[in-house]
Amino acid sequence: FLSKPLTVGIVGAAFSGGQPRGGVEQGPARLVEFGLIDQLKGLGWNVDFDEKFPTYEDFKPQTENKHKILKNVGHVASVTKSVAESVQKVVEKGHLALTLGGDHSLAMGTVGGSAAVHKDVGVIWVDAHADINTPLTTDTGNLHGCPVSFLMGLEGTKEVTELDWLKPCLAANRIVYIGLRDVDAPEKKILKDNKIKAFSMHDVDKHGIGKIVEMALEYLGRDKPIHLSFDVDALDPSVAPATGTPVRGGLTFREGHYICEALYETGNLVAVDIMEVNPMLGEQSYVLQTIQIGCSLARTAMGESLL
Ligand code: 4U7
Ligand code: MN
Ligand code: MN
Ligand code: MN
Repeated sequence: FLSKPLTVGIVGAAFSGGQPRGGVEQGPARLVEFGLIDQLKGLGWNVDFDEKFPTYEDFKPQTENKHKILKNVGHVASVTKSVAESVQKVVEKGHLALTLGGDHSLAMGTVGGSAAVHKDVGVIWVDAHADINTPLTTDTGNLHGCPVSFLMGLEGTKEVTELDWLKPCLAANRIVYIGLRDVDAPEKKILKDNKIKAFSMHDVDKHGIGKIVEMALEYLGRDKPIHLSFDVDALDPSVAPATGTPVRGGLTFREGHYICEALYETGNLVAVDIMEVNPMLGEQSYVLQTIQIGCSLARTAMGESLL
């Protein structure tokens, strides 16, 4: 699905409005500062990157009563719309779209953008959380816990008119989860009712990560374009501590990287998201460790190999 010579378009998504903790908007700048661009060039990629990526610095947390619990709807809507346009432009050219987050509400934009080009895209959502709360089920009102329901157009999403730009673009059978371990009760019901393929940490323990990725690819189709949306909180907090919603019992360093290696090997990746790196959380050494992992996951999904 990618044209030669291989080119990656980097979408810096410096945005934190889908959740309450400041700092996650600094993820993209810190990943770049750590040398990601040169690392990708070193792997042989042409890199399209505008240093002056939008920072959404005019962001002010807003209390909008219109949707009761949902927070910052207007801002999330405008940012995700612009991210969708950026990702779509990259994918249309036959380039790989690498989005650096930013919080995971941005996936409305990233998957919205890739699905606009590839109707049959299969999403591999690596996360501790299912991010499939709807406006009717969310307890926190944080939109980083809701992107999948908006991508699918589940009950209650159509009423959020600010997000009208996003038409349902993801069928329930075009997504596979890996790494789940903190899923809200209503989300469990949604996963069941819609028969969504989800591999929890229990499944990873039981089958091993090799088999899990194989089953995921078999399910989505080996000849289909793939969008990898990687929330670093899928990794165990001992591996990636600097993130807003850590949950113990996560993927090991190797399991996380294995997923990226195996998806690279398919040759079918069209988009990769590295999300929820928050350089403001925790001690400096933990922050650095998390930024390093963000970079190495991206490199690995783009062909860095051990041998
Ligand atoms: B992330 C949560 F209630 N489910 O909806 C919610 F537990 O992008 C967490 O995966 C969502 O980090 C986490 O707020 C969103 C909560
Ligand atoms: Mn997430
Ligand atoms: Mn998460
Ligand atoms: Mn999170």
